[in-house]
Amino acid sequence: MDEVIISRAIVESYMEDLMEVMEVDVAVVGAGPSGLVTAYYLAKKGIKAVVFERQLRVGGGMSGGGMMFNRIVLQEEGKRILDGFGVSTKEYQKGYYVADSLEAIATICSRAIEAGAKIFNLISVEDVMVRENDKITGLVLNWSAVSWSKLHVDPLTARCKVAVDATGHDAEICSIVARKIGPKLRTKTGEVMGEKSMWAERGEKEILKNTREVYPGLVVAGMTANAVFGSPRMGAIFGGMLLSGKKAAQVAIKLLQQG
Ligand code: 48F
Repeated sequence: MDEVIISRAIVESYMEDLMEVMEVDVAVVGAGPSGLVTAYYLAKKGIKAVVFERQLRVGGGMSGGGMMFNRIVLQEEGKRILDGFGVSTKEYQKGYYVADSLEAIATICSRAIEAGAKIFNLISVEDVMVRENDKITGLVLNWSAVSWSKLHVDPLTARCKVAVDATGHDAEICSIVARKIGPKLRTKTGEVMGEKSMWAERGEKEILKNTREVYPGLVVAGMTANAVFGSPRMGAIFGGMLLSGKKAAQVAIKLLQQG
């Protein structure tokens, strides 16, 4: 066993992928359920897609289920998406299905990679790139360890035709856009309106309408969509996250087609 061969294999193989994703069709921020589902549906269509995830692990809030009970609940439409991934669900009561959150996230992640999406953990998106026509043209990346260590180290970048903010409750990319470019999001105020208190049914209903392009070249998915448009949170029911991820992929594909 040669340790240096092991090291070279890791560095070369990683760098190959990193170089490859510096020019992509769609760059997704956040490997929670909505971001991973978005990446899967894009990659399945042969679209070059990458996901950047800040944390060591993927899954976002799905892994923790409801209050660390690692189970999630889905309604009929959400269950159908999990069926498509081959994740098992059990009917708890009519119209309520329960699934193992770890099985769900591990399977979705595996299918996304298998379909051709690239997923990078431990990389944070700290800004966006823009051009004269006010369109987002890429993401500004740094090792998560840089901000955790409170170091000042300049970032690197990746160009994309469409970016997807799937950063969850904090809507981080939209907040950056509103703060740095101005209140120009396609919301009533132009700003991130902020999520409302829990109302599962309304939250699940509104998330699909909210999943759309909010700024030229920027699509929102998952809890970010509700946070940006001021809709309620919904807790440990996850159908909306999966359906939103699927819709975000469709919106991104349409934007790519429009050029
Ligand atoms: O929070 P998260 O799971 O978002 P989601 O896909 O799903 C929300 C549900 O988990 C749950 C819920 C269900 O009703 O409300 O909360 O909308 O995943 C977001 C991921 O984005 C990462 C973060 O670490 C998490 O894994 N993330 C956040 N900001 C950044 C980021 C950033 N700036 N750069 C990279 N990753």
